[in-house]
Amino acid sequence: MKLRATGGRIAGLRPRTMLMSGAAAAALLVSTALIAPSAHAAASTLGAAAAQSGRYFGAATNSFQLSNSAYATILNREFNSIVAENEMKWYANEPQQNSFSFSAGDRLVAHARANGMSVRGHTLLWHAQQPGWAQNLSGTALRNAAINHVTRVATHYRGQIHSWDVVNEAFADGGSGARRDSNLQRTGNDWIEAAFRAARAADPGAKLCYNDYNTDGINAKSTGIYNMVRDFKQRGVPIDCVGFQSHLGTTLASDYQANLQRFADLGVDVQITELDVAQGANQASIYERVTRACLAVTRCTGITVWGVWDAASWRDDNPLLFDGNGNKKPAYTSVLNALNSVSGPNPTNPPPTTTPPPPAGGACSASVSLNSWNGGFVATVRVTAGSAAIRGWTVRITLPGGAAVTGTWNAQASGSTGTVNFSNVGYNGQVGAGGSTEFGFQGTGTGPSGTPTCTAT
Ligand code: G2I
Repeated sequence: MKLRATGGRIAGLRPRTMLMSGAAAAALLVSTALIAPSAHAAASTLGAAAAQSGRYFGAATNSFQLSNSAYATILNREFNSIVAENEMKWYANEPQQNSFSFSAGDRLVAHARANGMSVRGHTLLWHAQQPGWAQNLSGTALRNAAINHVTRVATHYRGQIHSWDVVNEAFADGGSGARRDSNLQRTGNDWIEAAFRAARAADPGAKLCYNDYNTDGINAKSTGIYNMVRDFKQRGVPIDCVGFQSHLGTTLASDYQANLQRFADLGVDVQITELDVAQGANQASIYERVTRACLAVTRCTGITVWGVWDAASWRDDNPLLFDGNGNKKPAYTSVLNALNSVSGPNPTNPPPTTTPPPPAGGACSASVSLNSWNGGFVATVRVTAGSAAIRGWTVRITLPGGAAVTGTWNAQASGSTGTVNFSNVGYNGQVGAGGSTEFGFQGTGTGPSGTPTCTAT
């Protein structure tokens, strides 16, 4: 359903543009180095302007949009972070239980890698957009399926995601400040912390966020979330960040920045995760105020807008920074100018998803551990890199006569009988020097004996 935002007016703010030549800026830098943060030439894109203070500026996108060249030109030029608008949601990547479909999300990650962008992950668990099979589960079966989902998806994308929305929209609207009722909530109040722990185990390098909407000021809902985050920090539940979606109408809460700051003061990063603002007289000024609020909070590490241009928005009130023809709107200029107006000590811009592959020529070894029964077996194979990192591997295993592979995970098998080559899949080919990764297969008959050979590619 499309959203129509309504509301009152707020006073417009004029962007404060930094009008200064490069030479003048340099002179100012020298003369005021001890008393002022550094000045810099204005950047001409959102991503570059945000990067001046170590922040990212991202957009939600979908893999099918990347083939629209006008769209992709804007995406690639302006943004240094992307998030999947839909394609990393539960219904999209686990359409059948334990059968994962990562191709669309993988395309987005590859696009980010090719264009020097970081990636936000959205979202591991949410009461909405669940696959039908999960909607029909409850209790322990649902809890186990949900944790399995978190583990498998976060493992698949390990090392590629800057921040994960581990849990999305788990609090109720209105004045209760309580959790939202949902099938996940009915598995027990600890489902959120269980999800965060599973995500940390699966991808220790990703920042783990809780993400919600209608939290754009100090209100009952944001306070309920604040209390949860404070509790998590006190008890050591692994949470690193809170996402403020910021789907906004024609007004902005006067305590928007204060609300961000109170979360930051709990020891978590804050991020603006799904920003869009109703069209109208206040659009540019609200965009500017949100941007300035983030810039004013040291732990506000980045802003993501929920789409590139109005034509692609989930809303029908033209809430984005580019119009349907790809033209920059006044809101674009207000955001760019705000980003360019700030410098000083700030967060570290997340590294883009561009880890170069290690050189070819490393070595690896493999060992098999077998769990056998009469007529069948499960083999777990550990692949270990030698003294240099490897960028891919193939393990050659010979099965006894009569044995056959019936299923493989975390590897691609060349066949099912005789000598079988198991090669890495997209996410586990790179192994650091001395590091290891595991894959497995199950089969009928007697399992393999002897030491397999491992070849690094
Ligand atoms: O509703 C706005 C956002 C609120 N926060 C969480 C976000 O994940 C959410 O994004 C929206 C997407 O912008 C929509 O594009 O989430 C909706 C529900 O997942 C998305 O809409 C859905 C449509 O409802 C489906 O009919 C459609 O099949 O998009 C699907 C894929 O195009």
